[in-house]
Amino acid sequence: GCRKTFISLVWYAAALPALAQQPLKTLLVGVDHRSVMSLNGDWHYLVDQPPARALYTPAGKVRDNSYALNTHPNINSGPHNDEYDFATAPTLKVPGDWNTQDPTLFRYEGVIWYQRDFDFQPRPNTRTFLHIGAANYKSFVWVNQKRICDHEGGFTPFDCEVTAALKPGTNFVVIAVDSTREVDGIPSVGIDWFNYGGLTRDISLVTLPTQFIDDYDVHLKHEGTFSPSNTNLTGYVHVVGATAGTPVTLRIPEAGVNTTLKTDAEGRAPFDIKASKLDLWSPETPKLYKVELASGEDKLTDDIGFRDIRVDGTRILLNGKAIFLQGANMHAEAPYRTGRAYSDEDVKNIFGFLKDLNANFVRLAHYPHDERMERTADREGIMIWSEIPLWQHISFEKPEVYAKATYMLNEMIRRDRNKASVILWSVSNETPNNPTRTEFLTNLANEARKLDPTRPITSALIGPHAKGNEMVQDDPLANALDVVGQNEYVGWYEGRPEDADNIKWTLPQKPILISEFGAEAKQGVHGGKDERWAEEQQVNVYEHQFVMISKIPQVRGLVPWVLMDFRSPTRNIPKLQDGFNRKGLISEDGKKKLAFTQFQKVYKDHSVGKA
Ligand code: GCB
Repeated sequence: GCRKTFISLVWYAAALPALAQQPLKTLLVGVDHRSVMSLNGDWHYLVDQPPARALYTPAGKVRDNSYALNTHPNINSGPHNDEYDFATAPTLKVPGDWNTQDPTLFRYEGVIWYQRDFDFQPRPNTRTFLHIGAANYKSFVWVNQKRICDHEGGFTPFDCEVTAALKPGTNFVVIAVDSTREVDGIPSVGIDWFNYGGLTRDISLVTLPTQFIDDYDVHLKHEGTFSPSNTNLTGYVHVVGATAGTPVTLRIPEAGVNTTLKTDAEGRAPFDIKASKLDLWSPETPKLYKVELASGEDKLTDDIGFRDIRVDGTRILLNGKAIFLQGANMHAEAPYRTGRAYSDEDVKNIFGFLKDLNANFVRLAHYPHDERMERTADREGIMIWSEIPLWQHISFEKPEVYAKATYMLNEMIRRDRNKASVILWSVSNETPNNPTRTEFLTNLANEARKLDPTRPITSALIGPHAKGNEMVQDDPLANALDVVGQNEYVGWYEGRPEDADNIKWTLPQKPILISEFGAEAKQGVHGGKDERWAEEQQVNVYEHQFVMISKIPQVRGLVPWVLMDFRSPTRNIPKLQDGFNRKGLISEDGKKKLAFTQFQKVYKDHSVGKA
């Protein structure tokens, strides 16, 4: 009770500043806009079955002297020591989860070692980084037997410097990936999605001059109130290896920007400049500008849109205009083939569904997705909710878990802050309402605001349960948010569909997104409107939800759970679920349920909700 709360507040005061300031390892922004050497393709792999003694000592230390050495067994003569051989081992495709590539690995959670050779010719006065788009959940990286880096977190990119380890000719990289769920991980052990393991996104080698641009932020100046005549761009360019006064050029030819900035002693070149004119980004006009950055021998061109997103009372304003978000939730599950989404093809299919639905918004649940999603959303005019994998119960009482959460938040914001499509950062989903957690997430929300003062901060709340017809959302976490996500499953997990008609909600006086609502239905199953699993029943749940939601004046968005059925090992009703959460408007093989057509129409007619 009280005592515990008191202790937790004390450690927060003492431990937070130090832990939260853990610097990010190098994270190159805009890698997908640089010319790189791709390491995608076939990687040899070895399974290190739990307790993974090739990777960990019994005391839990990581071994540098086992598979990482990539030696080859002396099969024909002694002494006989090595009991592994990458050279003759089978291969997995990278990117790609391991679960859907080898039936014997389908339910495997643990360590897999990946290895591949690559040719390289080091050039003088350059630095080379291994860029890993995402690896779930922990990674340990060696190049030519040298330990290069470790990383924790399954959904954000990281870069490891390999300059000193590389040699001319054939080199090799070994990556041990551990997908074991951990109580103190983010997410923790209980999740309602499939824990796909492996090197799940693009991998490349990025060679840069010794002085290079690692990070930048170019955005429309965000001031007191929105003004349509504001053409001020502000932000910074960060140059690694730059002494104070190093010139950086920033050019946006189409907006009449051509300016030379100077770095400070930390290599940071802040700016606040006026563009001659700007066509602001919006779903109707998703205008992107070519933004050219250069310093010394390094240069990079990104595609960036400029827009103003803010909250005014209970409204959400985009470029000063009140908007209503018509969206859907989705996991990073690949349509048709299943498995983690990672390719142009996957993203094209997903956006095909969103456009077909008449959506202008998507919540990328429950973790950052492949960067192609934001790139495509930027081009196609879909707004995004982006979230860290802080789902339900995590170890809120532990300072090291707070440090992980801030780290993941940093990585997410750093990767995507230049994406106009991203309008909301979410710090969590459905966490238990108690003081330790509220303190943790309030700090985290403030941290997000500090990292990016230009976007509203949100979180998806759950509860309360209905008391009679009353639903009162008094979670104090709402105080820390700009936009409140409310998840609720009236008609599925609680009550009957028609109960929704009479429910009276009391919600914070802030913009509310109904960030999850829905019901399961198996595509192709037909029946009455009260018949569980029938498509008609799912439609019925939504019909009553629309009645209820239409009566909540501050609702500014609809985000049904979920666009597409997704794999979840907790969904074990044979023939109906078969390991899939069936709340999709579309099945995992791309077939529309009736509810898809229902939303398509509601979104086309704008018949539920007001901006
Ligand atoms: C929720 C969770 C989501 C689940 C969903 C469900 O509240 O946020 O991750 O998948 O409900 O289907 O139960």
